[in-house]
Amino acid sequence: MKTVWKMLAVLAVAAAAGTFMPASAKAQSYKAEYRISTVVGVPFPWGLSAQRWADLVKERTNGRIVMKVYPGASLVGGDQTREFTAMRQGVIDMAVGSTINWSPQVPELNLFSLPFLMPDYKAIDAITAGEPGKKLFETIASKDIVPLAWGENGFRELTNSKRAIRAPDDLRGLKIRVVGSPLFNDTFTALGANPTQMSWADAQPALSTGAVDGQENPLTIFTVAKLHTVGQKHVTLWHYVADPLIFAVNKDVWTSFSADDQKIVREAALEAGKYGIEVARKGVTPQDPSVLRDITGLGVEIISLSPEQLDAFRKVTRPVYDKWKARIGGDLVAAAEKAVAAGR
Ligand code: X2X
Repeated sequence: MKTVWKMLAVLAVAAAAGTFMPASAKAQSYKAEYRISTVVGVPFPWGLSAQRWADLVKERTNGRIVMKVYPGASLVGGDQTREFTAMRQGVIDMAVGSTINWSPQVPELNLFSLPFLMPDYKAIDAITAGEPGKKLFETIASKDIVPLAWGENGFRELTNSKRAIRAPDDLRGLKIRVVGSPLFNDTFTALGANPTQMSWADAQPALSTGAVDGQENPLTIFTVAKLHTVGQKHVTLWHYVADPLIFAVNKDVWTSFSADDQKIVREAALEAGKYGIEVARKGVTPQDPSVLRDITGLGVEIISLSPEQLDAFRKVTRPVYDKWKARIGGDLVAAAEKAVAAGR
């Protein structure tokens, strides 16, 4: 009997030690490495900001939490539309992912892909920092993912190998690679183009062989991926949609972190997100056109549209907007429209 009591006493002490163990001692139960998924790595804004996140966390946790960036959607075999599910299942620990790639599992994220909802950066910020952004994070949190911060891919501009696009009619019959949300199929079908959905990994060879004529992506993607070398000679700046990035962590991973470490990981994500947004917006504005100038220097034609020309695109895609407004949720879209209008 005595031995049993002794054993129980030992167990009680051990349990108490476990409860009151300082964060640093608890770190033994942390994984040796946490895997961050991204679709594109360094030196795109995604990879740069994901790396910044990892660096800040490592430094501030004195190496308790080591995060490594896995670009190329390599943790999901290149299928970027499976990133959210894989993170939810714990196959990947964390991600810096695009709202577009997560929209198959979180349909509300299609908000940012509504054509011509956001005319400028102020509009993006009004949505992400405002009530709609909060609602979207709540929706994500209800799916066992902990969203921490917003980043940015950018305004998705139209490029192609065939001709200058100044009006919807110019798009007629062009084969355009689109991303993995059916909303994009609807938009490009409404514009008279011939959309084909494929991953970013497949898009580059498809552009290079001429299997598709064009694509839409932010200009940081255009320059870093050297899209002029795969025949993309015409760029139309139409700002029709933009995709923010979201820094997020699998819920079980998140709850395994001590409260102090959660704070560090969250604050680092906020800082890295802010940095990523700066990188994404650099050189692509009239105030700072350095990237635009570089692209023109590659023999690529950059077309800006007048308000009237833009209006023609807006008109043709309006039925798509209305159809998807209902699917995304009328209240959420109305709140986003209100946030955008308030910032004007
Ligand atoms: O696939 C794309 O076009 C990209 C890289 O922008 C996304 O992941 C949404």
